[in-house]
Order: sequence, then C-alpha cells, then structure tokens
Amino acid sequence: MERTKIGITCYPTVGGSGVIATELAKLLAERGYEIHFITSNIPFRLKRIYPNIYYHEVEMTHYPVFQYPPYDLALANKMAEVINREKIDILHVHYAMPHAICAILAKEMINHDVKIVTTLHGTDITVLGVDPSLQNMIRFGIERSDRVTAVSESLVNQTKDMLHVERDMDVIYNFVDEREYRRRDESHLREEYGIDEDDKVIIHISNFRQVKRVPDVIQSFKTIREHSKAKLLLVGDGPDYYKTCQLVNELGLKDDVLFLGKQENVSELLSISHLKLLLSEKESFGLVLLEAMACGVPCIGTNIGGIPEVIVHNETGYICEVGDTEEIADYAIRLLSSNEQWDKFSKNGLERVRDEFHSETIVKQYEQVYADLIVDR
Ligand code: GMT
Repeated sequence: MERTKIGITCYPTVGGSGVIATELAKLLAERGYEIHFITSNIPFRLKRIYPNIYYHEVEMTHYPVFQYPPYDLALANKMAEVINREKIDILHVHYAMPHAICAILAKEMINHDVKIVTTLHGTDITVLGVDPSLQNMIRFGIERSDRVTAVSESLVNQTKDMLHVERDMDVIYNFVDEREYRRRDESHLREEYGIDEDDKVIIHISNFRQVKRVPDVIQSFKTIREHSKAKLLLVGDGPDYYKTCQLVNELGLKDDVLFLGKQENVSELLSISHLKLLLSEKESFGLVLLEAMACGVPCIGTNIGGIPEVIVHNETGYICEVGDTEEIADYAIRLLSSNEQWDKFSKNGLERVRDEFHSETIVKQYEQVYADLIVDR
C-alpha cells in the first residue's frame, strides 16, 4: 500500500506552533507517513536526518521592480509544485493567515485532489482577527479548508465569535514528546547558576511579546522574594526584553533574576524549577505549561484563552486574573511553602499530561482527521 503523503507548512522558527508542527511530523514519520515540509527554513526542531521527512525551501526572487518581496505567492507556488510532483494527499497548514490562503491558491493552480487541513494556533484569530481589514481573508482561509482544528475549546469559540465562522472545527490539544519532557536530575545546573540549596526556582519561558505580560512576572516575583528565598529564571527573548531588564534593576532584583536568553533544552531548566508562571493576556493554549507539567512543575496561569483548559485550579496549579500580581504571589508563596502541597500538584500535573495530552492520543486524533479526508476523496 502507498504511504500517505502529508505536506506541512508552519512558521519554522521558535514558537509553539512550529514546535507542534514539527513534533507531529516526527511522530507521523515514525508511524510510516511520508512528510514534506514546505517552509522558509528548516524547522528548528528537525535536528537530525529522518528518512521519510523531506524539506522543500520556499525560494524568494528579489526583483527590483517588486516594492515588497511576495513571500505568500512564492509559498503558494512552492506548495503547488510540491503537491503536483510528490502527489501529496494532505496539506496540513499551521495558521490560517497566510498559510491556509496560500494553500487554497496552490490547490486552484493544480489538478491534483489535495485536501487542506488548517490548524489554528491563536495569534491569527486573537491578534490579527481583531483587525477588520484582515477578517474576511482569515474567514476565507478557514471556510475553504477541508478540515479545521484548533488547539483549545476557547480558540474555537473565539473564532466563531470574532470571525462569525459557522463551520465545524475540531479541538485537538497540544502535546509534548514525553521522551524529551520528563523530570531528570539536573542539580549540577543549580550549582553552575549559583542557585543556593534553599532557593526556590521560579521559571518563565516566552517570546517576551507584550501579550505575555512579563512585567507582571517580575512584580509577582518581587512579592514572592519578600517571603521566600527564590531565583527567577527568564528564558526567551523578544520585544519586551529590555523593558524587563530595566524593571528588574529598578526593583532591586538583579541578584535573583537570571536572564538566560533563548534556550533549546528547556526540559533541563524545568527539571530544576519549582513553579512556572505564564501570566499572559492572550494565550490560546500555552504549550510551555504542558512542557512544565510534563517535567513535574506546578503552574500559575491567567484566566484567559485556553489556559484554564490546561491548568486545573487547585489541582495542578492555580488560575488567577490577568494583572492581579498580589493574588499570583499569594498562591505562589502558599505552594512554595508546603512540600506536601507541591508534591501533590506536581504528581497531579504529571497524571494530567499522561491522561489528557499524551502524544499518542493527540497524534491519533490528527491521523483520524487525515483518514476521514482520504476516505472522502
Ligand atoms: O505565543 C506565541 O506568541 C507564539 C505562538 C506560536 O505561533 O507558536 O503561540 C500560539 O500557538 C501555541 C501552540 O499552539 C500556543 O500554545 C500559544 O498559546 C499560542 N499563542 C497565543 O495564543 C498568544
């Protein structure tokens, strides 16, 4: 029997959607699918050779006559070329804007019956979707896809409300590779970073965009630090990085906050952490929460988007209102001062990742979506 061929387009740089697209590709490849990435760069998580994963780079032509290089058209063109040549069965795009629109254009350009699956990750709905000038185009991408999945119930509801989309959308949650995300003994890192034995370690991982509200992490940490010996690990980089450094200095926290920049092996850092903070004002899922829970780290997150679908309040962590840094600090202090409570939350989190977000379960859900479409052809 011929192998099912899946084309994948995602943002290949650091970011949850690129991580999910690539981890899904690797697991599908292990299950015998043939995968064709059609992207601007090799996805950053594709670190070694996988015999049935291929990479097709979108090439840009720089003509002086073009005021702006037409990336989206180059992508559609590459999609059409690869679908035709490789006889791709399914083109799975991550993000409606612009990837679903490019996929629809590519399909129009060829005679091969490829099916388009679009996965919504959030930003195209919650950030771009509020711009009226883009709404029609995003809706078009969603409505003309053969199947649409979203990474949380909340994102499905927001898509329906904001874009007035009526079609069915499947919720398929994010997942982590359990072989990578597990708690291990990385105690040497504590020593290397100068973290004392009695320091509690709090971690925040993000792209430091404004929506992540990193200043709230700092303000919460300030209060936590007044009650307990602690260090804050800040992992990632982005537009609010400088502002965050300034705030840390202003609040006199310089000695207790470690700016670690972009890091690849975050499971090692999570393994020395006691608490994960994700205090965003927009978050369709919060993959970093799952990564933390898989490493046994309880989480505090905000009551927005998909976060309450990941953290169970008072069981695997706490849910707080956006910006309420006093409440966040109160919960953190309570959790960090009780070993019994911490052990319970850590264990509950591990069980939740295993029972609700196991990679095996999630990959099967995507396989079912593909199988339904192939049967329909
Ligand atoms: O959070 C970001 O800024 C990055 C963005 C992305 O493209 O990776 O994350 C989105 O997709 C992730 C994977 O599904 C989700 O876990 C994030 O919650 C979502 N970000 C937002 O909704 C802001």
